[in-house]
Amino acid sequence: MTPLVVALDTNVLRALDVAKLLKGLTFKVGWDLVFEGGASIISEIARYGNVIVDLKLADVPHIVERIIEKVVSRGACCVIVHGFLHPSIPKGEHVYVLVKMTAPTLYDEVWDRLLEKIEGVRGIVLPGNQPHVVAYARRRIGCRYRIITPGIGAQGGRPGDAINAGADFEIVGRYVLDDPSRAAQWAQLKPACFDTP
Ligand code: BMP
Repeated sequence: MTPLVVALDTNVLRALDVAKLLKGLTFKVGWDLVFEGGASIISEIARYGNVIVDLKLADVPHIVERIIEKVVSRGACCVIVHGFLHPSIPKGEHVYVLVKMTAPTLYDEVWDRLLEKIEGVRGIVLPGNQPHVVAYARRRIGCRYRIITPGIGAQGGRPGDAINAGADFEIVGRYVLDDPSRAAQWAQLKPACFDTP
C-alpha cells in the first residue's frame, strides 16, 4: 500500500473529488472537513480508502472512548488522540497518539519521555519535518507501533525523508491537494514496519 495519508483539509466537493481521484490511498479527515460536511463525511470518504479521523481528542477517557466508538462505526480505521492525556489515553487498535508536533509546542520538552510510556495503541504521530525525531523514535520503539508523520511539503519536510527515517506513512495536505498527481511520489516508497495505516 502507498505509504501516504492525504489530509483532506478542504471543502466537501474538493475532498470528495480528491478521494475519488486517489481511490485506494488513505485519507485524513479533520475538524475542517467535519464542520463543512458533518460527521457523515467520514463514511463518504471511507468509500474511497482508509480514513484516519484527526480530531486531536483531549478529554477524560469515557468521553474519548465514546467519540472513538462513533467515529469507528462510521468506517474510520482510527482516531488521533493528544499524547498529553497520558496516563489517561484510551488504549486499543483504533488509537493514534500525538507525541510531538510539527510546530513548536510543550511536547518539545516531554516527547521523548512520553514516547517511553506509550503502550497498547495502534501508533504514534511524529513530525515528518524532523526526520531525526522519527529515526530516534523508531530506534526506541522498534516495530511495536506504527509511526505516521505530517509536516511534509508545505511545512518543510521532503517527500520520503520521514519514511526513510523510519516512518510507516507520511501525512500530506496542501502539497497533494494543490496537485494530486504528486501522490505518485510516494508510489515506490516502502513503510518501515507496517503497510496498513
Ligand atoms: P499540510 O501538509 O497541508 O501542512 O497539512 C498537515 C496536516 O497534518 C494537517 O491536517 C494538520 O492538522 C496535521 N498535523 C500537522 O500538521 N502537525 C502535527 O503536528 C499534527 C498534525 O496532525
